[in-house]
Parts: sequence; C-alpha cells; structure tokens
Amino acid sequence: MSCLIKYEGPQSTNPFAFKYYNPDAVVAGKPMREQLKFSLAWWHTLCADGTDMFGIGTQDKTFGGADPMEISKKRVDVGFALMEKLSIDYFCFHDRDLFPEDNLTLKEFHANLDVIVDYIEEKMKQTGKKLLWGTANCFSNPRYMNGAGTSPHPDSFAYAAAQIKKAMDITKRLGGTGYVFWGGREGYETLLNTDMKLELDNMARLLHLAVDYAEKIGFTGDLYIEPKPKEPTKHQYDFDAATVIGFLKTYGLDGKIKLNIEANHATLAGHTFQHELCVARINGAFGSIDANQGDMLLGWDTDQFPTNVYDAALCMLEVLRAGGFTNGGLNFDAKVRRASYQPEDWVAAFIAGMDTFALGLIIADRIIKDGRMDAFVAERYALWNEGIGKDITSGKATLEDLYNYAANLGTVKTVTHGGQEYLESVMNQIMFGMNGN
Ligand code: XUL
Ligand code: CO
Repeated sequence: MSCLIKYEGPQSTNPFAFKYYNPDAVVAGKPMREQLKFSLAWWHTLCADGTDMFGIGTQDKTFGGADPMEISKKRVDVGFALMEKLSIDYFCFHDRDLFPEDNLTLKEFHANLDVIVDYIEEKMKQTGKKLLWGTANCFSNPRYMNGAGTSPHPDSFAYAAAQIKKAMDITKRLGGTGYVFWGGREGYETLLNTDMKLELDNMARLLHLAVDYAEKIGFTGDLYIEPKPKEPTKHQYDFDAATVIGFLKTYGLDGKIKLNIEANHATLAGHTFQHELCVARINGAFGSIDANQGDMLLGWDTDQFPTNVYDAALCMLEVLRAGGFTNGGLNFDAKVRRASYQPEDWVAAFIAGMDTFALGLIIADRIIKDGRMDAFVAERYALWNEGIGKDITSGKATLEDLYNYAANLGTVKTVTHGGQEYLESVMNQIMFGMNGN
C-alpha cells in the first residue's frame, strides 16, 4: 500500500501509474489537483464489501479489526493511506460510515462517533487531507422505512434532525467545505397512502432547520441537495436538478442550498450528466459532483468508477464554464465490481477514474481554446443581438408588434441550422488531437 502512485505519462504500461493525471501540471490556469479536487467516498471505499441482493460480500473491509471500534479505526488508517498513495486530497462521509450505528441509542452512537472523529482529526493534522463534505445517513435504518423528513411519523423526522445536527457539528469541526442532503427515502411508493403536500412541506421544514443551524454554528461551507429520480423509492421528490431548483424556489431555499450532481443519477433521470450540470450552472446552483457512471444496459444505480472520457470532457467543460470548483469537488461515489476484490483492484479503479477526469479536463480546456464550438453557438444565436431578436430580449416588442412583424414575413421554412454532426466531428478531432494523438 505504501508506495506513491506516480505520473508516468501516456506511454506508460505500468498498471500502478497515472497516464494522464499529473497533480502539479497546470491546465486551464490551475494545477490539476486544484481543478479536479478528487475525493474518496468513505462508504464505498472503506465499508462496502461487495454484498448484493444475491450474495454475501466478496471484499474484506474489516482490515484485520476485531470489534466495531477497532474496525472503524483501521478504516481511518486505510482511508488515509489510500488517499496518500493516490494523491487524493479530500474525503466525504456519512455519519454511519465512520462508526456502525447497529442497535445503539443515539447517545451511544454519537459517543462512539466522537472517538473516531478525534482519530480522524489527528490524521488530518498529520497528512493535510481535507474534508470535502459530510452527511447523515437518514435512509438505512428501519426507522426511515417511510422516509426521514417526509415520514408520516414525527419520530423519524426528529431522529433525522438529530443526526443532521451531529453530522453538521462534525463537518464544521473537521473544516469541511460542504454538507450534502441526499433524500435517500424522501419519496413514495404509492399515492394511495401518501399526503404529498404535507411530505414536501415537511421536507422543506427539515431543510430550513438545517440551514438555520448551519448559520447558527457559523458553518461557512456550501449546503447541497443531491438529486436522484428513483431507487430506493419509486418516485423520489428530488427527481433531477430542475425539480430540485423548483422545490428550492417554492420553499424560499434558493440561494441557500446548491446542488451536488451525480452522473449515474442524471442518467437514471433520463438526462445526460452534462445536462444536469448545465441546469445547475445556469441557475447559479452548481456546487459539487459525485463522479461515477451507470451502465446504459442496466436501469439501476451501478455506481461504477467513471471511465467514459467523452462524458468526463463534457462534464469538465461545464465545470470550467461555471468558473471551476469553489467549495465543491469530484467525489468518487463509486464502487468496484463484486469480482474486483483485491486491494490492487481498488487502486486500479481510482487510477482509471482519476485519469479519465484528467483527460476530461485536458479536452475541456482544448475545446475552449479551440473556440470552434463557442463560435458556432454564438453564431447560431446571433440574431438575438439585432433587429426583432433584440426587440424581444430587451422586452420592447409586444405581442401585437410580433403579430405585425410575422404577418410581413411571408412563409418561413428555413431558419438556423443545427450542425450537430459537424460539431461531433470537431469534438472527435479535439479529443484525439490535431495530430491524431
Ligand atoms: C446514493 C448516493 C449517496 C449520496 C450521499 O445514490 O449517491 O451515496 O451521495 O448520501
Ligand atoms: Co452520490
């Protein structure tokens, strides 16, 4: 585990070297490590053991520990060693990832959590690793079978509030720059038993309480909702970026909560990753990213390590257009396949994901510098800067004006062309380089 994964360049065939991720190389004005801000997800990397609906775990994540406290500390040791080895600067966690809640009372659970947080704080001081965001798992325990903020039972709501308070305290204490709300079971299975209005009002109440508390304790990071359309519930309230933005506006939470966009959640919603990022960006709600990918032949959240360079390039294009990350980053909310049970597989998975996003960044920077895509789009919409186009965007033209204008146009059969195929070939040329490499 100990030796560092180094950048060896695109010619290298060493499985344990970066081919494209060169942490200190400057791309688009900043070193790659600052542009990409990679983060390790505690739950997948240090807890998930490959268990699925059809079989027990294939990967030992006890790391030689015997009891929950020892296992939790070993996870901290391995997590920090892995971050060091891979030059990953950040990590993310759910409260339950740090210590298993099992059948403990809230007080017992939090007392154990404090021991682990002390241990993590010490490791952070030694290594300089940082917390990207924290969150509370308000979906796994049976008390959340109907949701947390949207449960018909107030005890579920109160318990979730308590978990969120503690997870925010920990996030603040560890200097985290973000806090995520993923509405795990905030949704419904059937409207036959559901009061949708009350559930949505209550979800907003819980978020308002959290926003107020973050302000009260002086948490200066960003708060994010992570949209997801389905799984675990059939109909999740945080369906996609547009739905969440509408919800935030309805309940006076816009400007207070941004978005954490996950690639696999985007595709589950029938969107591209780029679409979701673009919706977030143009609404001033772009915050952070859960980097992974789904499988187009499967309809569920496979959380695979991202290896699709095309998608990563379009993602990084949106990130650069948003001005880059501020408090957010690229969190690998991704797990290896069940048969990738060896620690070498886990390292290789991160190398694949990090190289993919390094390539994505390099290509996105090239797209911007090349200028043909932006010039094409500017030209396509140029008529909005003059004549009737300008009268419409400036608010000068009335409906009657437009009637009179249109009445004089005669038949209109051809307008602006799309040029999609041309742009797709430009994209290929930029991806593979003007010299074919
Ligand atoms: C679930 C998911 C979560 C959130 C944090 O699909 O993405 O791990 O990222 O709760
Ligand atoms: Co996620």
